[in-house]
Amino acid sequence: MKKSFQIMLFVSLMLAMLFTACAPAAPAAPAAAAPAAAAAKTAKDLTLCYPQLGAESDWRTANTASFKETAASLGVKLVFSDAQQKQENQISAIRSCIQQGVNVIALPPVVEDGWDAVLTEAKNANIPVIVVDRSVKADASLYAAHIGSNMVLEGNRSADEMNKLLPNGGSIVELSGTTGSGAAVGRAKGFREKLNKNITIIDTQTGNFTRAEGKPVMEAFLKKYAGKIQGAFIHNDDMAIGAVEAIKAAGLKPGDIKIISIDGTRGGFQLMIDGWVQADVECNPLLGPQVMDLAVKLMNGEKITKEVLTDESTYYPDKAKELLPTRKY
Ligand code: GYE
Repeated sequence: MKKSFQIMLFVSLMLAMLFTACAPAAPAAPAAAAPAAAAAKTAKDLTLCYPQLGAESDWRTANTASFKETAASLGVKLVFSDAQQKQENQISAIRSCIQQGVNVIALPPVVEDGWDAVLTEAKNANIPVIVVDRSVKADASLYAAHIGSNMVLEGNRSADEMNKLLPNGGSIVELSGTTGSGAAVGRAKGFREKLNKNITIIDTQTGNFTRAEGKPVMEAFLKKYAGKIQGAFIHNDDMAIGAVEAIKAAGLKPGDIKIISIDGTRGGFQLMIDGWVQADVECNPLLGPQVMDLAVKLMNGEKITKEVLTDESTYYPDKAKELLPTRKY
């Protein structure tokens, strides 16, 4: 009796299970207007403001191209402007972007100081700012993130190379980038941190990161310190191209003055192939994809990394010829 009861129970249980599995799904209860989760925003929803600082160098041209090409391929609406190396132009471009109600502003600041007011205006308008390439000296609460190179490290690397080239010490000159720019300040600082004590920087002048200004600065150095310059630390390849024109015109040969440059542009690679530059410290301008990825994350309120430093290395003449065709800028 007990046993047959158990069997019946088992059979009816099995039948019940079978029935539930085969039964057509009950019609869904009329949706009780549950709040639909907001669809994640994509690059196509992004209007990005990029108040570019200028067109002073091949690095900058490549940086602009990276933003324009990435925006076109992702469907990002890019509000682009060129400030011609003037901070006031960048500030008014940012103000106009705030008025237009862009989603995110990516700012490559020409100089480090003087951004507090406009960054506060963006913050009050709830528009996040990504500082790109060079740094700003502003309270970290005024911008969402910084993506760019470690300029101090680039200066450190440049000094390591100069130390190797002048093991017995010597006198060198420095052609510095735009005065007050994060790139020039960081590179100068990093270079001095690592430079051997037997190497003396006898003069430093800005060439504003351009070929046109790099040349007369070097001409003046060559006149003033004729026969006394063993090396030159030049903050970018464009100024190095200008400086080499001056060195050639003064009748010097490749290698007479050891040159360390920064960027790793095609022009810099050509200078290495021709023997004028002994090491080119990489600085990567192709920041468009990373910045736009981060901007979309910001639109979606995702957690992001505040400081993103680009991974870079140093290039030498021995591989320059082989690598030149692969260079993208
Ligand atoms: O090295 C130079 C450009 O800010 C890293 O600016 C950038 C620098 C780059 O004009 O060529």
